[in-house]
Amino acid sequence: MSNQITHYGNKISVFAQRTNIALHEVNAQYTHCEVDFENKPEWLFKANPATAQIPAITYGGPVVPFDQPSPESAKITESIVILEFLADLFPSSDLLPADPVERAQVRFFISTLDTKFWPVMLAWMRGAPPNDMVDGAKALQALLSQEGKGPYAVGDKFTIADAAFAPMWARFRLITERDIGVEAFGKEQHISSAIRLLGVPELAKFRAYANRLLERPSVKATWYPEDCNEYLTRKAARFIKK
Ligand SMILES: N[C@@H](CCC(=O)N[C@@H](CS)C(=O)NCC(=O)O)C(=O)O
Repeated sequence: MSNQITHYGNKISVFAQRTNIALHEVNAQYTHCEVDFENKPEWLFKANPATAQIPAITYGGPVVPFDQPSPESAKITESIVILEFLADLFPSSDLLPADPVERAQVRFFISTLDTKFWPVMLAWMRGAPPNDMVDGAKALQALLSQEGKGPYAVGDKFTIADAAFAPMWARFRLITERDIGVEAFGKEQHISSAIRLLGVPELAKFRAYANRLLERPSVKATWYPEDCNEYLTRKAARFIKK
C-alpha cells in the first residue's frame, strides 16, 4: 500500500477549487487529473463510484495511472468531506484547528455557507434577483472572528472554512467585474443590483474578509479566471429567452 493521492477535478469547478486549495495548503504530493465532467469518461465511475462527480480523491492502494483506478484505493468524494480528510491527513497544516470549540466554529461556518449563501448565489448565477444573497452574507459575517482575532473565518489561521468559501467569492467577483450573464439577465437586475446590495457599509467586514481570501497564494494558484469566464458565460447563455 502507498499513500498516493490522486485528485480528480476541473479548473472551472467551484467544488474542485476547494479541494485544490487544501492540497496546496498542506503541500501534498499528488497526481491531478483534469476531468471533463460534462462528458464523463468511463473510468470516473471507478474513481468515484459513489457519485461519479468531481472533486474526488483516490487514496492509497498501488500507484496506477489515473484512468485505471485501483479497487484497493480508498475513494473519497464530496468537497467538504475531502477537506476534512486532508486536514486529518496533514494535522500540522492546522486546516482544522485542534481546539474543539474552534473546530465546531469552522464546521458551522461551512454549514452556514452551504445552506444560506451558496444556494442563493447559485440561484442568482442562474438569473434570480440577488436580494437573498444579502441575508447569506450577513449570516456569514455574523460568524467571522471578533475584532482583533482574524483575519480568517475562525481566528488567525487559514482553515477549511476559508478554503470552502474562497472559490465562491472568486466567482462572484469575476461575474460582477466582467458582466457575465448580462445578455441573459440584464445589467441592472443581474450585475448592478448585486454590486449595490453586497456593497452596503453594513457588509464591509464580510467584503474585507472575502477579498482577503483572494490574496491567499493557494487561492491564486488554483484560480483560472479565463476558463471560468468561458464556462460561466456559456452557462448563462443557455438562459437567454428566445
Ligand atoms: N456536493 C458536491 C458537488 C459536486 C459537483 O456538483 N460537482 C460537479 C462539477 S462542479 C459535477 O461533478 N457535475 C457532474 C455531475 O453532477 O454529474 C461537492 O461538494 O463536492
